[in-house]
Amino acid sequence: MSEHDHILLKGLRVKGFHGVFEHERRAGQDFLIDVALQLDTRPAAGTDQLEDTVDYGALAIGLAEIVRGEPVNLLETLAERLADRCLADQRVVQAEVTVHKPEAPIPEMFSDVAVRIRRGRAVAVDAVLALGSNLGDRLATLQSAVDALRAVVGIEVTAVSPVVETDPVGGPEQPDYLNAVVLVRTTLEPEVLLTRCQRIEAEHGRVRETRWGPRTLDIDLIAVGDRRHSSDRLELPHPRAAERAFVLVPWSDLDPAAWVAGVGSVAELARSAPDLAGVRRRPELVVR
Ligand code: A4P
Ligand code: MG
Repeated sequence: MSEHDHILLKGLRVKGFHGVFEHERRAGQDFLIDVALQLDTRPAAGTDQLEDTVDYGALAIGLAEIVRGEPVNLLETLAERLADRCLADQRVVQAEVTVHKPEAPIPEMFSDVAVRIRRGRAVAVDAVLALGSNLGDRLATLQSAVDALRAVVGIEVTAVSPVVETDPVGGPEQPDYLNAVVLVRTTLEPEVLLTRCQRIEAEHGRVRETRWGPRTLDIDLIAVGDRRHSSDRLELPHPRAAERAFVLVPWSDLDPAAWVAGVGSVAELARSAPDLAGVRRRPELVVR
C-alpha cells in the first residue's frame, strides 16, 4: 500500500507579507513551511526516473512563489493555497501542510505559532441507487427525489432508468410500487451517502412503521463502487438486490451490461428473479 509513502519537505523558509496588521504587510517576515505529500513512490522506484515522482525542487519553488506572492490575512488561507499547489500534481493523494509564523505579532514570549491542515483528493466512484414509491403521487415523488439527489454536493446523477410498476414483494397488503434505478457519481463516503438518501426520504414524507411496509419513498444503496461494507446502518452491496426484479429490471434496461459484483449479470439475474412476473414496464412514465 502506498498510504505509508511520503515525500517530506521541512523548514522551507520564505519571506512573505501576510497578516492582518499594516506593519506585517509593509515589513514582511519569515514563514516556515513543512509539507508531507502522500503518494505511491513505487513507480519512481521502479524506473529510477525523476519524471515518475514529484520533483521536490520544483515543488519548493512553487510553494515559495505562493508565500512570496499575494498577501493574505490568515495562515489558514495561505495553508489552503499551498495544499492546493501540492494536490495540483495528480499523483499526490493527500497533502499535509504546516505554516509556521515564528515572528507573529503576539505580545508574549513564544517560540512558534503554526496552522496545520491535511487535504485529500476526493475520489469519485459510481454508485447504483434503487428508488421505490407506493404511496401518494408516485411518479412525482420519484422525479422530486432525483432532483433532490442532483442538488446534493458530492453527488452527480449520471443516468435514470425507465420506470417499472411492480407488485409489492414481502410485507403487508399494500399498493403497487413504481421503481427506478439511478446511477450517480459520488465523492461521498457510503455512510454519508446513506444519510443524504435518508434525509431525502424524510423530506418526502417517509415514515418507518413496518419493515417492507408501504412508503412514499425508499432509496436503497445497491452498490457504491466495489466497496464492501457492513455496519448496523449499511450493508454493501445491498444483500437482497441480486434477487429482486423490481431493482434488476430497470437497472438492466438502463445498463444491459451491468454486473452485481461477485454474483453475476444483472440482466440474467433479472430473468430468474422470483418476482419477475410482477414487474411491468411503463414507458409512458418518465423520470428525467
Ligand atoms: N440498510 C442497510 N443496508 C442498506 C442499503 N444498502 N441501502 C439499512 C439502504 N439501507 C440499508 O431500511 C431498513 C434499514 O436498512 C435502514 O435503516 C438502513 O440503515 P428501510 O428503508 O428503513 O426499511 P425497508 O426499506 O422497509 O427495509 P429494507 O430491508 O431496506 O427493505 P428493502 O429490501 O428495501 O425492501 N416491493 C416492490 N415491488 N418494490 C419495492 O421497492 N421495497 C421493499 C423494501 C419491499 N418490497 C418492495 C419494495
Ligand atoms: Mg430501504
